Amino acid sequence: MTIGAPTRSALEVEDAMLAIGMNGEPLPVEHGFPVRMIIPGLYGYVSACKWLVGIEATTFDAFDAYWVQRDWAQEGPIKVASRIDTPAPLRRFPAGRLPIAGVAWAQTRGIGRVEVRVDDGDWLEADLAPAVDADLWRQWPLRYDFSPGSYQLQIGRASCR
Ligand SMILES: Nc1nc2c(c(=O)[nH]1)N[C@H]1C(S)=C(S)[C@@H](COP(=O)(O)O)O[C@H]1N2
Ligand SMILES: [Mo]
Repeated sequence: MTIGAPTRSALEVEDAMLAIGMNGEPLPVEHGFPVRMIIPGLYGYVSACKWLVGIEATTFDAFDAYWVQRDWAQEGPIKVASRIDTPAPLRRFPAGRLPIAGVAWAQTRGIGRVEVRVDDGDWLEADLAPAVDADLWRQWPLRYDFSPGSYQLQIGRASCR
């Protein structure tokens, strides 16, 4: 495996690190023991090399890393992402007030707002759970009064801070 990240991101991104532990313990083998890279804001295939054995300074012109050789982008900044986890698709539930809920993510920037809509209704702003920090998934719930029927739920409007 080779993984290539911009030198700039490794030096300038807050919390970019070579990690040797997690939660006060040595890094678990499946997460990269003895040492791995972490650069918040970039997807794993361009930033998070596990079981690290070496670091080489080069350029994107001179070297294509493993997934770039397989036509993935050279640089992969994390996009704003959000999803509905509950209710699950095709699930039946009693009519009434029910939480629609899920998670949203915008590493290094943090989530500023999540909007959801039911069928063709207005976009409704969800509540946001406390942010642990800007790099972690943020939970969001939205309580909605469902009358009997079937519904299409849509999330499409998460934005970062
Ligand atoms: N050596 C090595 N490092 C790797 C990978 C890999 O296949 N081999 N996968 C990368 C990808 S795509 C991701 S998303 C993260 C996943 O890290 P995790 O298993 O700790 O969640 O590891 C990255 N580092
Ligand atoms: Mo990944």
